[in-house]
Amino acid sequence: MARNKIALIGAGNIGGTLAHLAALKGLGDIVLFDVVEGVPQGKALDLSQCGPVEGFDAKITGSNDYADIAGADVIIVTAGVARKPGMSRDDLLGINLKVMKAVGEGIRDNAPDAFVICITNPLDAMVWALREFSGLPANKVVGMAGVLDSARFATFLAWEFGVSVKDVNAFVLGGHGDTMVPVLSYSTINGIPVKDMAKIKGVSEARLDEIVKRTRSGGGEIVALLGTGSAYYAPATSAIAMAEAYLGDQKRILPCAVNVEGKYGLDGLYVGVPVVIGANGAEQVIEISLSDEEKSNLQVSVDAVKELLDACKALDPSL
Ligand code: TXD
Repeated sequence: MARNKIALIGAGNIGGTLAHLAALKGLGDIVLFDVVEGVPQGKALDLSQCGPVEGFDAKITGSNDYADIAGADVIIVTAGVARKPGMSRDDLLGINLKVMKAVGEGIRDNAPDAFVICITNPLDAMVWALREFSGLPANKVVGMAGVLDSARFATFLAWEFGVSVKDVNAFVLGGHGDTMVPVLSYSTINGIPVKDMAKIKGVSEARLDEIVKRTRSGGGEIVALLGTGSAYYAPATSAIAMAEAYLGDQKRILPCAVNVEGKYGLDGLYVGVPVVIGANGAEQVIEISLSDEEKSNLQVSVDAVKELLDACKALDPSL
């Protein structure tokens, strides 16, 4: 059987980590693509030389030519620029929107059957734009944010309760950003609702609120510590989990940014909701019931995403 082919568009911090993980996990042969000449080739060479030590024989190549992503089964997109001091949110949106146009067209022309996972920020707007520019079916284009945000939430809950992260199932809805909605009512410690566990462990509601806030600003906390750049290990791990769910037809229920298509009373946008990921990509959006407070928090998040989509449409009238 032919090996799977994984194309990584963007060979920066997350792209390089994705390639490393994909090779270690034996997901298939890997193409690292970037507009910068030398970087994807250099990283591919470095990563190839892990093979003899780790015992993997994935073919890892670097490229500046979209033709090399032809036939990719999975494409993970991290291409773009990060916000730098002095750059407004709109400046960033304008730059990354143009990047999504180039990437979307590259995918459309070279690998239209791939399952595409977008990571580039602002996530919910960029994955929507990537779908529009690529013309791929909506079930084949998803955004990674919820897996990461719920991993951050789970980490903080496990630390607070002094339990293994393996037993924490944390739930996050909505857009990727300050308005995301960590949902305590669906978060459990091995089936025990978080609020019950908090009582058992003597953790106050105020403390749980702090954990929710820390989750919401989880990315910013790391940016501030690093000084330059943003998180990349956990973002890469999270996207790989999504790729594995697709490649293995695992039917995992993962929080992903997907085209909601009428679910949650929403339409025409991408936002983070639980979705079944299997061989057909995003196979089914799972619509859970929410309390009034959760609903209004989700609405705030959705409004923030809509504002970004309007800004994208103003920047590129073809959208
Ligand atoms: O949860 C999430 N979705 C995220 C998102 C969590 C963390 C970081 N998140 C975002 O991912 C972040 O805000 C960025 O927008 C992306 C990628 O983050 P990374 O840390 O990998 O950024 P780098 O190291 O700057 O890498 C970006 C690469 C860099 O090598 C550029 O040369 C390349 O993108 N780039 C391009 N590649 C292909 N095509 C085009 N047009 C292009 N433009 C830049």
